[in-house]
Amino acid sequence: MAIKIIKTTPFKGQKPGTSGLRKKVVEFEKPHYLANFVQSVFDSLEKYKGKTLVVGGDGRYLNREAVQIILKMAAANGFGKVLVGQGGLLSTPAVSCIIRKYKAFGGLILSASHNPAGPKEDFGIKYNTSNGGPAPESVTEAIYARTKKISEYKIVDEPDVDIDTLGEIKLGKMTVEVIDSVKDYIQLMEELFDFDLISKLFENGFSMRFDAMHAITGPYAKEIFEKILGAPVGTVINGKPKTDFGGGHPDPNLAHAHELVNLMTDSDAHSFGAASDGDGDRNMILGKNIFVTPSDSLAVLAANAHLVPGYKHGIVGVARSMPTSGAADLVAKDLLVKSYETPTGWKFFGNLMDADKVTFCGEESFGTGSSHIREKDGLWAVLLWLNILAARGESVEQIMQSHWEKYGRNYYSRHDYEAVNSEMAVKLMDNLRAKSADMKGKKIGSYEVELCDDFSYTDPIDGSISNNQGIRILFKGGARIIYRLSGTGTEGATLRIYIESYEKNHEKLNIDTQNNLAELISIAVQIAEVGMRTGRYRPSVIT
Ligand code: VG1
Ligand code: CO
Repeated sequence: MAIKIIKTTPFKGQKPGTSGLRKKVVEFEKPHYLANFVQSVFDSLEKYKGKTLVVGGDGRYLNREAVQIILKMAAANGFGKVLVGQGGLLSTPAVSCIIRKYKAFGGLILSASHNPAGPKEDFGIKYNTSNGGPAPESVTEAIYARTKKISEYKIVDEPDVDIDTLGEIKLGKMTVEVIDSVKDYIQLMEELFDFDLISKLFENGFSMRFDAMHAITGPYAKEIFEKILGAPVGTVINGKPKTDFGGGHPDPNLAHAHELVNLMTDSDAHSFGAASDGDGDRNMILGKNIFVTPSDSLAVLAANAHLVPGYKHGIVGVARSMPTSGAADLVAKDLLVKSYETPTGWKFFGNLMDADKVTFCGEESFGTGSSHIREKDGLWAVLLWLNILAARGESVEQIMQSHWEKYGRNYYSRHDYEAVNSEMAVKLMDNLRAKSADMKGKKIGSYEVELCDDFSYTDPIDGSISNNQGIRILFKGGARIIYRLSGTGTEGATLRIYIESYEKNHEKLNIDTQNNLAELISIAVQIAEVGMRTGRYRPSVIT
């Protein structure tokens, strides 16, 4: 086997963000760009020789080519085996499941998640560790440091591997096993949920639409909903993965999943609607004429978990990212379990799950998951909802109403200002940070500031500290405004403003969310001087 050592020079900015390295495809197509990063990952790991790596992606443009490069580099660097999804396809939760099931050393996922795909759009790569979860900051920092120094990488000089036929092939001394992309994941779902009970729903005419948004969840969803659970063909829409995701933006939210939203607000709307994102780790839940915010979804799932076989003994704790609403905390309190508040990004949940401190985790950005794997999991959340709907025999709306009656309601919205000039965005945050020092006790409109800071997190398990995770203004009575800059964008900066208010009183429940939050929204843009500092007077996306 001929191993080639290729001389290379570092690129600027191969810094993994909230979820791996994400850049425009044109960047990734520069000679050695991907290889530099992959070698930097391998160089940052120890004792992987002879071990197993899992590789797969969401099917976007460049997925197949990237898989070939990774296979050849893994062989040259001494991995013993690579498990690769057929056709190079694996959802993010499936990779997590497979790493854990086969006790692999780690995995590489090719995805830029919800970012659009195609030659002019985005590509990405992320490394997951042996617990199946995203690499923690210590590892991503080491990778980044390595990308700044890299001078060569190793690759075998062999023809491309057939990744479309199931089975084992040799690549130099390494074994490549092409595995079924959906089988292991579906087996895990069958262990957690009462598939017979859910099938009965469909037998009795329950109608659902799942929008795979032309991304990775199509094959998984068709197999689960239409084949195993017996939902009629056509239940899964946009189910064929395309390299450009059909030109769409596979972000399951009210703005981007508009086809599904329209289907759910018709007069003959379906009973249940759901969507997932590019790499299958997110979910959006809709009932007939009702949208469930991701923060509420986490709370409802936690409150009803005991109705589902995989969680019949209850949950040990809940964790949510800091900008996620406090709805889940109220449930945790009621269940007498602990709730944790972490920075944005799934990597912060890993230690808590490994230490058995939490069962459920969630983010306001349509990510929900549990300790069954170490990633957020879109289809898992949909199945959990279906199982709860079947067990309770109620509609989504009935479940939400009774939840709010018991716990009160956290009104919640996120306003994103996309592709803002990066320098302006950084200045805006600096200005806020400076202001936040003396805001405590101030009265703003009908609100009084209780606390204002730049969120810092100390991991309760390993003590590691993550600073500058978002500026929070907490008001008396539970309202909050949070500001942070996205770590997943590829054009300029994205400013995210998260707005939340809490109403204990059920009588006020029918007020529209944006209306209910109107005063806080205007306070939020005023304090940050968004218009003046960015030239933007309206958010690009409201969810
Ligand atoms: C966004 C979300 C965050 C999520 C991350 C990765 O990050 O806000 O909650 O964990 O995407 O999700 P940011 O830094 O742009 O706000 V995914 O589906 O790309 O793994
Ligand atoms: Co995703």
